[in-house]
Amino acid sequence: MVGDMSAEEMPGDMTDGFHLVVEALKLNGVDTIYGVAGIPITDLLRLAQAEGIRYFGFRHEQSAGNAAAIAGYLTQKPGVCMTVSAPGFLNGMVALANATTNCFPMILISGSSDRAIVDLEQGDYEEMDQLAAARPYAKAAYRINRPQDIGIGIARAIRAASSGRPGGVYLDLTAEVLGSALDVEAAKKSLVKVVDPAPPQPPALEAVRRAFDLLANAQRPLVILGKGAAYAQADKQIREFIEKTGMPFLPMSMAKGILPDDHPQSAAAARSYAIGNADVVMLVGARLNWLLSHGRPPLWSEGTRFIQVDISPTEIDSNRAIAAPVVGDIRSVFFALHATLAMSLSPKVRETLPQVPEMKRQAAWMDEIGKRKQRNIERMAARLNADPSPMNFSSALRAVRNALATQPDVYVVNEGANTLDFGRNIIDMDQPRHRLDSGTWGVMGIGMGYAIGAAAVTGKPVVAIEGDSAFGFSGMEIETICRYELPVVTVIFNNNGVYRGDAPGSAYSPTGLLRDARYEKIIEAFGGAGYHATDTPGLTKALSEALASGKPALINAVIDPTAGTESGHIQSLNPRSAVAQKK
Ligand code: ADP
Ligand code: TPW
Repeated sequence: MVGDMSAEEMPGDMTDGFHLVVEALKLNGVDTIYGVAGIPITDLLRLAQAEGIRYFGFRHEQSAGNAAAIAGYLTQKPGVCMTVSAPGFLNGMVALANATTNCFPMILISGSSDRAIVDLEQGDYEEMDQLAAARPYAKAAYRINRPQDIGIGIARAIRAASSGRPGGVYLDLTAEVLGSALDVEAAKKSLVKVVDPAPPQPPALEAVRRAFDLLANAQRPLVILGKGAAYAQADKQIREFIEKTGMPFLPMSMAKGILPDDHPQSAAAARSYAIGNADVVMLVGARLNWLLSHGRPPLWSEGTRFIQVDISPTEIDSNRAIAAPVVGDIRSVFFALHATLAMSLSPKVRETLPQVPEMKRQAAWMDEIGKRKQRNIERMAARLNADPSPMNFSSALRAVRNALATQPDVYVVNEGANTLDFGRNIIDMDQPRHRLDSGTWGVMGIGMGYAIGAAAVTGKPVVAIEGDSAFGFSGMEIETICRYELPVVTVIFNNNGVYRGDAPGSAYSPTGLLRDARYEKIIEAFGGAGYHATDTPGLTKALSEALASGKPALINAVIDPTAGTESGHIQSLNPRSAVAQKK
């Protein structure tokens, strides 16, 4: 077995592709691999583990890929997932495509079958032209055809995944390359340590000035923070800029916590009002996609003018005209904005540089937002504080929130429809990058993969708040969580269905799931702690206890099967027939 052989034990002065891949990864600081073993990568994984790389073996490549992707998001270093050929590769591709869509840096390395046979479609074991299949869904896709190219191939993958707008990179490793021999000296020389994989991209001074002028002259400014802002790890600079200018801000779901949700300048509880009435909006690492109604009426007003801070130049003007594009990395942009703000706030500087406008606080605008926030919070309070039996989404989430209130370190993973939509509003975050959810695609299936990836790279506890349908997409990874004894608590909002359950006694509809399923038994089979929670005190207690144990746990939270709405908050996206319906 190659995996049992250290580099020193190789015959003569030769090494092979297996060793070179591991050395190239280690040289570039890759310390963790997520994957599923099999031909032709089993020995590669064994060797990686023997050489000190942590390996997390999953039950399905999609979850392994999701773990790698979220590790990339949290660390700014591409997470690495390894899969076998054709079907394993395709399973991993879902995660790679999702990573690219969400701008997370990730590398999917797949072994591949004999190219001579694959290219003539002669029917090899797990035959597939993986490179061609990956290309449309990846930020970049490369194949390594010769062992002497392993070093440069891995370097290219790392740089492509992490520089500029991050994304998913596919790297095809043929079985032949893995087994090929290479002279040790030549091999050593072929390795590449990537210098500065994601270089800063400072903005043009003129672009910063243009944006600053627009912001300083606004009467009703609004900052929208997206997950690009969270990814940039410029938390302090962003917070200080918002606080010094006194502007209201709105976080997109994964940007919650850059400033705490209970921050007085948060406009989240008056979202529609702030969006609809702002005269200048500064988008920071957030795209004007469906999640922001493409920046169009009726949510947005025609007259609103936009500043967009983004690393990707082609994002500008994608949906609406952007008056002040600021293309650059968010850290560098905020550095420049702070420099301008310091000048703007100094009367002395403004005397000598009259072109620098004074940034004034817009008190009337903040007051109006404050009043609407208060009104909305009061209106929501009745629903949030009700205690129906069985629980509904609001009451169960309140119970979860109460258990999390004393646990600021906890990472929250969240997917489902109603579970996601209510969860986003009810679970407050006060630390950046601690909320990980269905993201840009609104995808189901990220739950256990994200939870494992977050626990692996942070060592902190994770609470995955899952719709019962959502959980099913990655549920078998509960075994993975138990095998590695990860501090992950999964809370399943069990209402017997996709969105909600079927009426009692009726046949199962397309959205129905087994009634009264005892999900907590799944984790018990693997030695974890299972809880069955049927009321809010029971749910708070179970979650507090599970978190205190630091061990894998699963809480089956029983929700009213009639609670929730079809598609949660995005029901309007369901197509409706244009043909007039007869009553
Ligand atoms: P959200 O879903 O939270 O609104 P999106 O995923 O739509 O956020 O947008 C993230 C944006 O952030 C992308 O357009 C991406 O190019 C950008 N981005 C990612 N990292 C950086 C960075 N370091 N600096 C600037 N922009 C970034
Ligand atoms: C990969 C479609 C959107 S939300 C959802 C599905 C199947 C599950 C909703 O039920 P759940 O949540 O999880 O029980 P809740 O809170 O409403 O009870 N396949 C993929 N992604 C998506 N988004 C779907 C299907 C979908």
